[in-house]
Amino acid sequence: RLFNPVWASQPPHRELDEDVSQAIVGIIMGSQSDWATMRAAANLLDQFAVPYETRIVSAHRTPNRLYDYAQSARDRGLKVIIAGAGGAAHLPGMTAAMTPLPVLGVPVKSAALSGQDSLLSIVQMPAGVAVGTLAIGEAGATNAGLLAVQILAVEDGELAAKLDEWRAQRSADVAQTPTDDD
Ligand code: RP5
Repeated sequence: RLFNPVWASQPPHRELDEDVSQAIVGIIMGSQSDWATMRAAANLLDQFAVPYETRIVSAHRTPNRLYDYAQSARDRGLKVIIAGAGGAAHLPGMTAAMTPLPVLGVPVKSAALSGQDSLLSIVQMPAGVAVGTLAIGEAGATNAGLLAVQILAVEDGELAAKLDEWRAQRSADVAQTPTDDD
């Protein structure tokens, strides 16, 4: 299935999101409120010019949208899904249950339990359905984007070269000695 109007009716958040047919990474999140965290994954993908799409897909509020999204993801050309959610965060696990694509779970920092609930909900998958769980919050979202790039770079030499350069630059940016200029 190439195009599903149920989930595709969500407004795009970013310009890069317009051409969904090009997207190879899907960034999904349980709520608009998760975007403040999940945009860090998008920012990382932007650095590598990896095409992605963003969607709000709530496991408990829009279960049919979740089903449609996960079931169609591979056929639509996605290769990796990044799923962020907070609280009783079943979005990554449910998505992983319905697609063979690698799913990277980002625990969004919740108000009640600072994201520890999100983390435990996402990380404690029973054996047999895998979710790669990242750190709570923005660092996790950034690293989900990075891990998606690393997964894609296994089969993409150009992306692998960019990744090598990016890592080398990050090393080069670390000063030998600390200064007082902070
Ligand atoms: C989860 O509940 C979402 O992933 C979000 O992290 C949290 C709060 O959602 P809102 O009440 O802000 O929509 O479903």
